[in-house]
Amino acid sequence: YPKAFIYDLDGVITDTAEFHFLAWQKLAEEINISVDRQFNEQLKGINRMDSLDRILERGFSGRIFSNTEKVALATRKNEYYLKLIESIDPSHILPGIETLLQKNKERHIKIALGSASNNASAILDKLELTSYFDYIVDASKVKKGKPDPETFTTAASALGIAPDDCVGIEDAAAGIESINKAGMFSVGIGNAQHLAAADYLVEDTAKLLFEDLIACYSK
Ligand code: B16
Ligand code: MG
Repeated sequence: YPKAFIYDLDGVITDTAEFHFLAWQKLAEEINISVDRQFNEQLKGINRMDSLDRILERGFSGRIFSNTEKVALATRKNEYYLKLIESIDPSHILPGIETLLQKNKERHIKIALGSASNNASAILDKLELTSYFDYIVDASKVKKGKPDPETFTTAASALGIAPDDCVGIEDAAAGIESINKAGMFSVGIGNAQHLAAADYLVEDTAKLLFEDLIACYSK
C-alpha cells in the first residue's frame, strides 16, 4: 500500500473548478477578453496571479500591467468566486471521494491536501471534510505553484513520507506534471487529451475506486 494520498481540491474533491471558470469568464468579459472552456484547461491548477497573467497575455499580449492593476483584477475575480462558493455544503463533495477518504483512514494511509487555492481551508470546512486531513497545503504554504512539484513535496515532507510512497490525485495537466516531478504516483481525473501524463487515469471521481487504484499502483 502507499503510505499517503495527496488530494487536489478544485476538480477532485469538489467541482469548484467550474466556479473558478465562471468567475474568470465574468472578469475577462468585463475587460473584453474571451475565456472559453478550452482555454480554461490551461488555467486549471494554476494559482490566482499566474492565471490572471495568462488571461491578460491572451487579451493584451505584450502590454504591461502595474501590480496595483493586477491585484485589483485578481481581487475582483476572487469576489465573484466567493459569491459562487457561498452556498457550498457537503452535498457538493464529488461522488466516490468520501468513500476513498474513509478507505484511507481504515488502512492508516495518511491524507493531505495539495491545493493552489487561498480558499482551500474554508472550502474543506464547508464540505465538513477537514477532520480527515493530516496536513493541508494551500497557496500560503508554497512559493512556486503547480506545475512546480513544491505543493506535493511540501505535503509529503510534512507527513514525513517518501515521495514514492505517495499517491497524488489531480484534475489539471499542471497538477499531474507537479505530481510526476515530485516522484509520486499520479492519478488523473478527466480525459486523456489533457492528462496523458498521468500514471492512472479515470474519467470522473465516481470511477475512482480504491481497489483499482491500489492494483495499478503495485504493478
Ligand atoms: P484561489 P486546486 C486551484 O486549486 C484551481 O484549480 C485554480 O483554478 C485556481 O486559480 C487556484 O486554485 C487558486 O485559487 O484563487 O482560490 O486562491 O485545483 O490546486 O485545488
Ligand atoms: Mg484542481
